[in-house]
Amino acid sequence: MFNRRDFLNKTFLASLAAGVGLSACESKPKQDEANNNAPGVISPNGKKPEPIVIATWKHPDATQTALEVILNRGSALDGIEAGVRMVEADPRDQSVGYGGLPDRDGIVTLDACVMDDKGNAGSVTFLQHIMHPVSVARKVMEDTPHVMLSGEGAYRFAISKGFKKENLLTEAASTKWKEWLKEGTYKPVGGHEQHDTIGMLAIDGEGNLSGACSTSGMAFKIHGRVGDSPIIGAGLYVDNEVGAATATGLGELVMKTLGAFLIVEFMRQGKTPEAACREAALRIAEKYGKSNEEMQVGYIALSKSGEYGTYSLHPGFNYSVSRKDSHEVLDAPYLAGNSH
Ligand code: SD4
Repeated sequence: MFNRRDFLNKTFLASLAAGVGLSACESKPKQDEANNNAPGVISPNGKKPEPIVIATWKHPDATQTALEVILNRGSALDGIEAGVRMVEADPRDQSVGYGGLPDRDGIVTLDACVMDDKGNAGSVTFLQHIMHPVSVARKVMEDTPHVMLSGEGAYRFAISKGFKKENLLTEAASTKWKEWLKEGTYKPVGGHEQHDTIGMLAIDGEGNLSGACSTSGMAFKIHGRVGDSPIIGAGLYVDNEVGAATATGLGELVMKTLGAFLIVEFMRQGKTPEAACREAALRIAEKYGKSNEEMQVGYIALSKSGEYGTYSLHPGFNYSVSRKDSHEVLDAPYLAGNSH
C-alpha cells in the first residue's frame, strides 16, 4: 500500500514525482483480438476507448485495483467501488473512511456518492460508524427510489443492508483531534494540508463511464457539516454521452459553483477535460478567489473518448492514472501564480 502520509505535511515543492512507475498489474487478461467486446479492445469504428481509471491524489493502489476489476470484465462502477473501498479501509488516509479525522466534537462523519453510466446516482451524507460509505451509496442508488440518505437514516439503511457498525476513530486521528482541541479555533483547512479525499472516474471495456467520491470531509468541521463530495453535480458528475468529473479540496467552493456538473457541461460544449477543469477552477477564482486566497480545489475529468485532464487552484494537487500498462501519479496544472 502506498504511503500517503508523506503528503499531508509536504510543502508544494516536495517531490511529487510525475509517474511513480509502479509495475503493471500481473493479472490482466490477454487481449482477445478477435473479440471486440473484450476489455481494452478498441472497436473497429474507433469509438470504444481502452479502460482507464483516474483518481484524485496519490492513490495508485486504488486505481490499479479498480482497473484490475475492469480488465476482468467488471463494470466501471464495480472497479471504482473496489478501488474506493481500499482507501476507505486504510487507516493511514485521514480524509476518508476508517482513520478519517473527526469533526470538532470528535465524531467521524462520512460523505460519499456514486453515479453510473445510465445516469443513476446514490449518495450518503453525515454517515457515522460505517466503514464503506461508497457501498452504502451504491445500495441507495440500486435498492431505493431515492438519491440521497443522510445521518441516522443513512446509518439505519446501511445496517438493514448488512453493513457492520464500527468505530472509525483511530488512535492517530483521536490524537490529532486532541491536539487541535488545545486551541480549538475552527478555521477550515483549505486542502493544502488536509486532503486525500478520493474521487475516482473510470471507463470500462464496454466504453461506459462511472464515478464515485468518498471523504470524511474537512477536519474538525462543525458537527453536521456536509461537503461537496456526496452532492451530485458538485463533487461528482457523470454523463455517459459526454464525460465525468470529480472534485477535491474546500467543498464549500465546489458546491457554490457546482464544479463537477460545470466541467461536464464545458466538455459537452467541446472543451477538452483539462480546459473544462481549468474553466471551473477559474470560476472559483473569479467569484470567490479574493476571500479564499489560501483555499485549494482540485478537479479531474475524463471524457467519453478516454481523454483525461485536471486543474487546481494552487500547486500541490496530484492525481493517479491507471491504464493497461501503466500506473502513474502526476502533478496537476494550476492557476495560482499563472496569468489567467
Ligand atoms: C469536503 N471536498 O468535504 C471535501 C474535502 C476534501 O480532500 O476533498 N479533502 O469539502
